[in-house]
Amino acid sequence: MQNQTAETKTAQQRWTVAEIENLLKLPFADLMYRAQQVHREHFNPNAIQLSTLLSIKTGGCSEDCGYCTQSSFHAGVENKKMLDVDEVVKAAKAAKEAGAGRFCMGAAWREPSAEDMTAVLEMVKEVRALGMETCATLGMLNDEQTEQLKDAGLDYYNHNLDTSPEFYGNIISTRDYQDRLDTLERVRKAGMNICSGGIIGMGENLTQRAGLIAQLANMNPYPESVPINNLVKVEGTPLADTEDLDPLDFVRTIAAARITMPTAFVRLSAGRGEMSDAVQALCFLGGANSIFYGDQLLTTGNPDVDRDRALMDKLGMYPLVDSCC
Ligand code: SAM
Ligand code: DTB
Ligand code: SF4
Repeated sequence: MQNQTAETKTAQQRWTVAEIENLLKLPFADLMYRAQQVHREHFNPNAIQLSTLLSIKTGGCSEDCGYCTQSSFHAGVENKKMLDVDEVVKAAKAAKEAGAGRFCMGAAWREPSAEDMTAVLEMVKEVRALGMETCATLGMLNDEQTEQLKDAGLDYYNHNLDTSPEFYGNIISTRDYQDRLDTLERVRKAGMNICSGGIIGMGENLTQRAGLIAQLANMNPYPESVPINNLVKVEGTPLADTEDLDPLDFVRTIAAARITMPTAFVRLSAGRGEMSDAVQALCFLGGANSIFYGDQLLTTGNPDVDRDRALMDKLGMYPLVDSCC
């Protein structure tokens, strides 16, 4: 770990915010070297986990997340009804054929209703029966819902912390940081894998960026999957005019996630559409070993499959073959 700092570490804390801030400030080559060392201790650095996303319920969300196109608080995408189970299974089959190992179903909800859950549980069962890993991101969950999802065969639940507790109030007012931690605790208790990360480039400072990584890294155990999103700026959202993030600062954040969460899959998530191949390659060197794969994220674009296949070929990388289901 890094040098001693004035910040006191509690028994549960593996990393202080100051230690992570020191990582982010390392000379670039030193940071990348450390990230590569940790990465190679735990993973084949040339294998990449591929997850395909599908928005099963788009728009009309009652939350006010400042980055999101789906909030009914600001202009964005229209409110659509939930997809049918058959449409979801068809998309999952296509994702599997294209080479994805995991299928992630996303819904623009604060939390799912009992009626929503009936349909989602069916989707999870059917996607899992295809031999894919399953993931869902549906908002906050109660104990009954986490149990139901576990029983239906859900492998991962995605629920992001998004940013540090200190910066959170600048971005979202309709639910608390603690609500997010509580949902993650329930997911863990039900025995599912946690997928949790955040967004970089929302105007947070270095300490706040380190604060997000510290929250994730100090979870006990830390998430199995850590999506690091680069803010996708969309017209009509409150964060549309946020200053551009230096791509190397994004790479540094990926490396800090890798060093502090050595066995997690660190996902280079939203924002790849705006990134050059060179920046993406640096993210992989920094320890990213997972991407969203498919032409669409939820409401915004992603590099198309041909571009990603060409990138993987160019870098000598190949899809991780997992032994799921
Ligand atoms: N409604 C659910 C929730 O908020 O948990 C699930 C879907 S929500 C869209 C999932 C995550 O996508 C958010 O927590 C956020 O981290 C990420 N996200 C949404 N819009 C984004 C954007 N414009 N840029 C980067 N990440 C974004
Ligand atoms: C995550 O961390 N990123 C994904 C997934 N989990 C659900 C979502 C990215 C959304 C980007 C903006 C959009 O397409 O609406
Ligand atoms: Fe709703 Fe999720 Fe978007 Fe927030 S991030 S507005 S909860 S869909």
